[in-house]
Amino acid sequence: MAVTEINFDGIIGPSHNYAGLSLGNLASADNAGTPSFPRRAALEGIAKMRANIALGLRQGIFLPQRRPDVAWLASLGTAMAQAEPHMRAAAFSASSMWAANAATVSPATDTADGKCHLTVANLVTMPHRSHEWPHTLRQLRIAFGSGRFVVHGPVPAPFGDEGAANHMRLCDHHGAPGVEVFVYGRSGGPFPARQHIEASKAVARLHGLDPARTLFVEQSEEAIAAGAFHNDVVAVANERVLFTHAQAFADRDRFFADLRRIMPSVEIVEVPADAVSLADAIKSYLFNAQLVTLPKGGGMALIVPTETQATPSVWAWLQAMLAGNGPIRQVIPVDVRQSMANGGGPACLRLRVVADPLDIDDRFLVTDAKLDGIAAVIEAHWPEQIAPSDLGDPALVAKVEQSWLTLVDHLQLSRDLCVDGQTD
Ligand code: SUG
Repeated sequence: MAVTEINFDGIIGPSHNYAGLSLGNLASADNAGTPSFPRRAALEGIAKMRANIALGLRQGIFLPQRRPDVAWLASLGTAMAQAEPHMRAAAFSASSMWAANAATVSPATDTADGKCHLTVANLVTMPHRSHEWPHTLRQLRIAFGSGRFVVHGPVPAPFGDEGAANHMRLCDHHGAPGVEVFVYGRSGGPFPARQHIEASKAVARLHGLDPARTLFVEQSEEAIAAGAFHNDVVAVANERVLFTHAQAFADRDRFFADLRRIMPSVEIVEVPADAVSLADAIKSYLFNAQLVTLPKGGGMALIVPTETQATPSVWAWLQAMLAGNGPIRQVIPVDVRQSMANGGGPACLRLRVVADPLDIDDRFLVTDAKLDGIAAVIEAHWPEQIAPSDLGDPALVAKVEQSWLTLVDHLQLSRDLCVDGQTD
């Protein structure tokens, strides 16, 4: 089998809820306190994966994490029954679903030792995400345990690292050497800049990237202040195409010039601010799309959230783009509304890995038939609805734990992911 791009989607966990935990993520703030629908959420995620398989794309999964994270609460001297509501919510969050924040990935063609490198993201800026990495690292070390990969632990605090959501790779085709672009924030006005330049530089060094083919680019303060808490809310790249909002970067001219110098074949598809405002781009998540290369010369498709259809400026721009002769030949809307209401679009839900599927633990790769089995577990066990006030309910906690154990067992990962009845 050959090297190909595989999208690993985070299965949406049974504790999915809206607790308003992410400062600077407008959807998370707007939906705080509203009821969530974990079963529906997880099935939306499964449907997205099925649609991508139907397009001929390779699909993988990451499992949800065990919630509540009682070990994390214990390390803080508390437990679900006693914890203050915001700490309880942080321990219960299903935020690992957003696999674009799991790790940064450099394919073997880009690295000095010819191996594919992954660095787990430390996610230190948001308390509810800061305890994801140990379990994520465990999964990465199982999935990518063969000698073709190097899996690194997190960059140490205080240097915030949010993984692939702030990383873009441009290349002539997936199997060719790439230009890796690390986007960091300095200031986000009222909101935190979650990706620190020192973390990005550390990842590039750890991966053994060629400095001549690596760029560190500052995200614009206005984009972060408008709600683009990750670069993937305002830009996405695939092969030789960069699809971006005009206000995504602090110094757009310099970035584009550097990119064109290193990679003259790059095609930049830029959406001007007078066609789509930053506010509309962020509301619709136009750029949090999966930009994919279809097999058999099918060109590129942009898998967008259905919210783009409800945002007139965005939908009009997409129609005009399709009428032109650009590299993106199809626009495919997908319904991931439950995730979107917490600020996670189609691109947030997946981590891209360019590798040979034969080198990856098969339990993390899925087919339609395997998704049938996962969907059956979700249908039978995931809670239908959760209100944030339910988070302290011992019956809900027990149900969420049991649902997780059932899925892990179904995927034959219990022995690897449960140690002494605990996760890590
Ligand atoms: O980190 N939302 C996530 C969304 C992550 C989206 N990922 C990418 N853009 N790649 C975040 O802000 C909300 C949880 C809550 O409020 O309950 C949350 O964590």
